[in-house]
Amino acid sequence: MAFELPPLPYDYDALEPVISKETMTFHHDKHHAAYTAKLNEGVAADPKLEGKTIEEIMGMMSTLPPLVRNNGGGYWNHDFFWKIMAPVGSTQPSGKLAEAITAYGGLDKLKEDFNGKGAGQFGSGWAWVIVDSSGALKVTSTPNQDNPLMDDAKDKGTPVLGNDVWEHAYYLTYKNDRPGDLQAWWDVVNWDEAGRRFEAAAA
Ligand code: MN3
Repeated sequence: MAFELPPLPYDYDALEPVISKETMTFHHDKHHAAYTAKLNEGVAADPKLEGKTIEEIMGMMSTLPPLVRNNGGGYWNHDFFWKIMAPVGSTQPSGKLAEAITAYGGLDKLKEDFNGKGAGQFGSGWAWVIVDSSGALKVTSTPNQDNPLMDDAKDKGTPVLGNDVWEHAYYLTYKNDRPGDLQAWWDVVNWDEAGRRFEAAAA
């Protein structure tokens, strides 16, 4: 059973003006589609991956070739990314996630640390807010299409938020201003989905 490109959970223009319709169209229909197709090539070439979920594949990444790492990571990361975004200002932090953000030091500190990780990631990669093994929030980053679910990740945990800092994610609108994209992105966070993922991970 091949992996399928998941549809966006909203229209291509739903995240404007933070993320343009043009960026969303290329990012989903070209980039995410390409990761999906290449992941399927890698899975078809390796009998031990037959029937595995994408999360199971993340957990055995240290044994797998770059084709599966780069495209399996790209497949999972983008599916997650679409789901943890929503139209500007439509949700707010609440419940147990809001309490965890307060324990972290507050939303302003979380944003500052996350934006710093995203801006400081040399080349392509992702910035993350994860739940670590103690149930606390932690801010981290990964190169390329790596993520904190991979068994050989430097900082392992369950992602609650993540932002794509590849140039393809922002260049059409923000050009070389990665920090500007990182700052604006907070307006399209889907806090309800982030909260569900936090509660599932911390349970
Ligand atoms: Mn991308």
